[in-house]
Amino acid sequence: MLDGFTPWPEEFAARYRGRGHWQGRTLGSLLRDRAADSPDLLAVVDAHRRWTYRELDRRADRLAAGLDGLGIRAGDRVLVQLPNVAEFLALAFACFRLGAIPVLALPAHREAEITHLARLAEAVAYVIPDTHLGYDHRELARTLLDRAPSVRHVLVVGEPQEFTALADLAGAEPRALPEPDPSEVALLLLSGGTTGLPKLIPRTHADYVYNATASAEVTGIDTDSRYLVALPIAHNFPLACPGALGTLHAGGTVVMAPTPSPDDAFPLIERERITVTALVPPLALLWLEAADWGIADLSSLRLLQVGGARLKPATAAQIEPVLGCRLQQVFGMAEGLLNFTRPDDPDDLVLETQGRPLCADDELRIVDADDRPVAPGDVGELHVRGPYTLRGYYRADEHNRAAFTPDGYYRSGDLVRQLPSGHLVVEGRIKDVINRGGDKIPVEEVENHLLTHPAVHDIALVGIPDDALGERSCACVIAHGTPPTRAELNAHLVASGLAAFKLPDRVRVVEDFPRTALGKVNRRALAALLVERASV
Ligand code: J2J
Repeated sequence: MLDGFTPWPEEFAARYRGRGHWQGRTLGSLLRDRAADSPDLLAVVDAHRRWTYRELDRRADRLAAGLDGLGIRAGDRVLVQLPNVAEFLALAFACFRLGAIPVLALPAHREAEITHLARLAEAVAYVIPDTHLGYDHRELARTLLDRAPSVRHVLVVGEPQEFTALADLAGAEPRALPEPDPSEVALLLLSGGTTGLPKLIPRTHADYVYNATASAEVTGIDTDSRYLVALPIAHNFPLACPGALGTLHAGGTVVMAPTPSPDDAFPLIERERITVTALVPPLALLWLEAADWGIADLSSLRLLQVGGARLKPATAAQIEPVLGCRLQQVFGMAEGLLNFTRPDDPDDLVLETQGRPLCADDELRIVDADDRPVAPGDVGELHVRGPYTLRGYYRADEHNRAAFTPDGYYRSGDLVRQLPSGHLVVEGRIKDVINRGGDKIPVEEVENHLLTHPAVHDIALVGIPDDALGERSCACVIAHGTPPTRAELNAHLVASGLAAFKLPDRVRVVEDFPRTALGKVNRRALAALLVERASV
């Protein structure tokens, strides 16, 4: 078993197997099965490729053999930072078949995040595009090689320069590989929602197969479905809720959009007759505006999933009339639990709630600050355990003691209330994360980088309400000498190698912070003060 992984206790594992949630299948078998029964159906489309199931399956086998040839073995971690390209899927399935564990970084991550992830996971390989949206990832790879000694191979989609082209690995002859154990870790996802440095979420074959296939079922994905990957595919939502993996399981077609902007996505929707896709709320707003421009025929769209941050009911109400498709709200987390509104839910539930749990064996507890259950219908923190919710972050023993209850529930940090129908309404959050339109900003990580700026005596990053994004980030600075400007602070963060979406949108200089009785910065009171003074 992978060192640093917390498995489910045997009693739970037996229950999940007994109830059929864990089917003893690997992620590799999802593709293998469809390639066997529908080899000529179209599996994946991007700007350069149109691969049938047979072709994608074969490509995955060749890449698996190529990785094996490099000495990459079952259990080894492979840091993957690829945009939405067909090769992402070939590589992911190659890893699943080999038992190597992809660690899924976002294309927006930079030296700080990538170095941290490579070291934490002791990755043996790093897989990148040559360039993406004007950024040269080979430069980042050079820095990483200096900082993370475990990384032995850099594999490049595109022009490799001094590194290895992924395409060269795909020249290997497929070879028989032992099937991984379905209860083993298959991939490591990035958490958006914890204190300190980003954490990794172990997902097993069995739990992630369930995640993708059960999601495909509630979303009605079948061989006629054409799913547009608009959000970055490394994110749990477009990857497996049902996303690319759920679509491939059902024999549909996965179409890769280079970015989620209407300029890229709308022509693809028209050309590929897309039926379903997933967005975060600010993008849904943008698509609603752009639909009016009439630049493309969107009539094939049947379902739009929206999640990642709270969708306003007023925005939700426009989706069906303007985009001509049904809305599905999704309240999910890479840690596991997924909630969906269902196709046959009445409109008020679809517009005003964030859905109900995917699985009958998802156990939810809504509790007060002392971990006591609140009265039914009251707001409290959501705790959850279940067949696809983690029992511990990867290699994070100390953090895990705080992040889980003694009986194994994950403390989500989300404030919710539950309706008698089981549907949840997300009311807020108690974790130190800013949700910038679905992008999660770990407050402490950014603060720690800002504290190293010479003109910063103390700092607090808070979320402030924003019409388009839900919230934006504001850095409140107690200055040391001449107060720093936003441009100076952001230049400092860029120089520390932090992803651009984490840079503060605003900077305010203050004399002091409101504090809690325990002397901690009271971010909520600080945000309220800023809004009250209308200084943001
Ligand atoms: C309010 N807050 C939400 C929603 C997530 C599907 C959809 C989203 C994610 C995701 C995901 C929300 N309304 N509808 O992985 O598979 C906030 C909560 C949650 C956190 C998880 C998926 N949907 N959130 O967003 O791991 O605070 O996953 O705990 O990035 O996003 O973030 P993440």
